[in-house]
Amino acid sequence: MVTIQNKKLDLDVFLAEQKQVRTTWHTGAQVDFEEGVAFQKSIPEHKHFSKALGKADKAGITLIQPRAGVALLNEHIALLQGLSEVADLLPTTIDAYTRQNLYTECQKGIDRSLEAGRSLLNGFPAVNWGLEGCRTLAQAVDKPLQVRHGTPDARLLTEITLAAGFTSYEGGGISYNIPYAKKIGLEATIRHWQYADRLVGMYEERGVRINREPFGPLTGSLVPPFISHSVAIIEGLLALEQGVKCLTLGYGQLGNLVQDVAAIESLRELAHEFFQGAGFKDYQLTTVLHQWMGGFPEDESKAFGVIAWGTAVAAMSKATKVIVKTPHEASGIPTMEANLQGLRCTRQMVNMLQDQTCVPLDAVQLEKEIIKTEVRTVLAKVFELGDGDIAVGTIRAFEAGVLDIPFAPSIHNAGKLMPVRDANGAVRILDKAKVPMTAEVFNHHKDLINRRGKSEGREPSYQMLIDDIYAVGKGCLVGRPR
Ligand code: 8ZB
Repeated sequence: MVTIQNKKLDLDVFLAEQKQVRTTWHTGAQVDFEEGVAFQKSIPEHKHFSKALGKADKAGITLIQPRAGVALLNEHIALLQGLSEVADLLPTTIDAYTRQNLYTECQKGIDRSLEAGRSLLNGFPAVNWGLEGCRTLAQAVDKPLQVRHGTPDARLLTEITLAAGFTSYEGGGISYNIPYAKKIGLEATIRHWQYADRLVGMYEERGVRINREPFGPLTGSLVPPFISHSVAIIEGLLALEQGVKCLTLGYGQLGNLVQDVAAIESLRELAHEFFQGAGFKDYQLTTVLHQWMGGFPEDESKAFGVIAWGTAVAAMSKATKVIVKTPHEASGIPTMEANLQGLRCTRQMVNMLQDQTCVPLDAVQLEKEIIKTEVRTVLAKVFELGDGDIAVGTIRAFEAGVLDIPFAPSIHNAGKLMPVRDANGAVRILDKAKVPMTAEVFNHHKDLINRRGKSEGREPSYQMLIDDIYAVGKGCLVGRPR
């Protein structure tokens, strides 16, 4: 039985939980909400994430943001200061132990990194550095700063980083569970993220704007736009209910220009439709495009091709920001220099495209209508399953396979929906499994996939999908037999 609801958490319930959350690691005791509010209010405007996004949105430009995080505070500060030379917005990517709440392991990682003189963690362990360390970081950089992670239970991390002065926070109860965890229940993570959003809402009530960003690309493996849009809109609705006012919804580049531009444009329009439909008026909405999240070519020159193409889509669709990949993507965590190379490539593209507006192509309009129909069909079913409650509906929808994310590790995800590219490289649905789609739309997908099958002289199949998964890394978009 589902016991949670999409309802603003009761203040007493929240405060009692907060007491407990702050005891889960010793640095939790450093957090003082009032002091955090006061500090947030002292942050200069140019370092406020929501302000930077608002300005870019108004001007119709696309901001650029890297990913970056290392184990040691001083190294991490130096890294961000270096990236700050080119980036508009800064991240702090959190390490994998913190994401699993394994703070003792983090401490060992910090100690060993100190001994080794280099980072032995794959991100910045913000909980272990605590309020003080995170505050030092927030004060040392001169651009808006966001927490980027992948944490199913991020309650303590949220408490510490927001009080420390981060002005944006990534994640969500679905997008930081299903693509990241194997066994963690969806009800638990939705509840944990209601807590995080409620805390953001409390800052909002005190006049402090905190930007929230659900993680758009999910598994980054041929996720059709309507699936990631549905999840992004659900997480947006859940956040707004808890008092969040500033949302950035995301999407991962798939590679077909028409589909990608349509995806960003429809994401924005659909979000307004559903948010306003739910009675929300007072919110700030922006979008983010993630450069290709699937396998990258090893060859750095080829990687720049993928990076540039993603930037083209971000700029032409007027995404408010773009998350930047690096030429090291195929091998692992990038050096600062590789990260800067990705940023400079992206900067060049954004600048060149900023003065061009995408022609309103008929093909983009058609693609947008398809995505909109698909999302409306799925979300209508999710609301129906929840008897009008989107939190309840989401849990039941994953159980029923109505929401189904390709290639997710979670046992709470059906994993039956099968995407495949069409002959133009757009991602279509080969097997819709239990995901609701209108007959008209599904037939459109089937037609397009069959056309590709004919041109390749083979039946569309799971093999075709596997070929597509490896294609970009091997130098193409569509995984054609050779
Ligand atoms: C889901 C996000 C995966 C992407 C990058 C990966 C990949 C992960 C770090 C990082 C720079 C880090 N990523 N951790 N990039 N510094 N500590 O996130 O390479 O592109």
